Amino acid sequence: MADMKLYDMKRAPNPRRVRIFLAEKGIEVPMVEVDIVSGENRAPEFLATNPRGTLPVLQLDDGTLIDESMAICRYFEARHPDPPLFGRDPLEQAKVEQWQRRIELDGLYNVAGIFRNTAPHLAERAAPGAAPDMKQIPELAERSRALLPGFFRMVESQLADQEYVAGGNYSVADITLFCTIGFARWVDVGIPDDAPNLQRWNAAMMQRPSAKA
Ligand SMILES: N[C@@H](CCC(=O)N[C@@H](CS)C(=O)NCC(=O)O)C(=O)O
Repeated sequence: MADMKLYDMKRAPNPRRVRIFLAEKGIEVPMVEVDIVSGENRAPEFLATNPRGTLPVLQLDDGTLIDESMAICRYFEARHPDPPLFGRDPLEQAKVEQWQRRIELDGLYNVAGIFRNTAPHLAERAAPGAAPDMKQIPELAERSRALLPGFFRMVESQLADQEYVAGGNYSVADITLFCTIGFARWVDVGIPDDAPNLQRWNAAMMQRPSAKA
């Protein structure tokens, strides 16, 4: 028997999604810090836990391992349904999934695309985790940078008449958006000046106790 624990890295955006989710649910899970910068996630001990070399990873009491932030969040959603963070009825569940994926694919992955292809310490490590060493491709960073304004326009327009990004209730899509905006600061991308709804929404998110998770 093992004990439940979450392999985490405090500064990294994907583990942060899970920490905020847990804070919103009021669930406490012991955390094990793994340092990506010094390469702890690529050491044999961690690769034995997650051969992909990525964080976060949840270990259950019986030793079962789950990686992928959203898979981990879905596990806790099923075990602790209140408050619901993946939608309350079929339509809301579809909307949460739609926005979650839009934000992850169009926002978070483009921020990651800039970061991985520009950060000096990742010059030979343009792909995460256990992926082979590879050089950065500056054109990929440019592509991602060119796609972000469209992403910001999309969420700004959605937030014009919705309190939360997937509709009237706070959801995991807000968590992914909040972590995307935090991560974007790493690559000097802020909320655009002409996005007042997104600014208002972000200020509200910062007020939630989970923002400190
Ligand atoms: N889609 C995955 C992404 C996991 C991921 O890429 N995590 C980053 C930290 S935010 C990582 O482990 N990076 C390892 C590295 O840079 O070597 C998830 O949501 O869990």
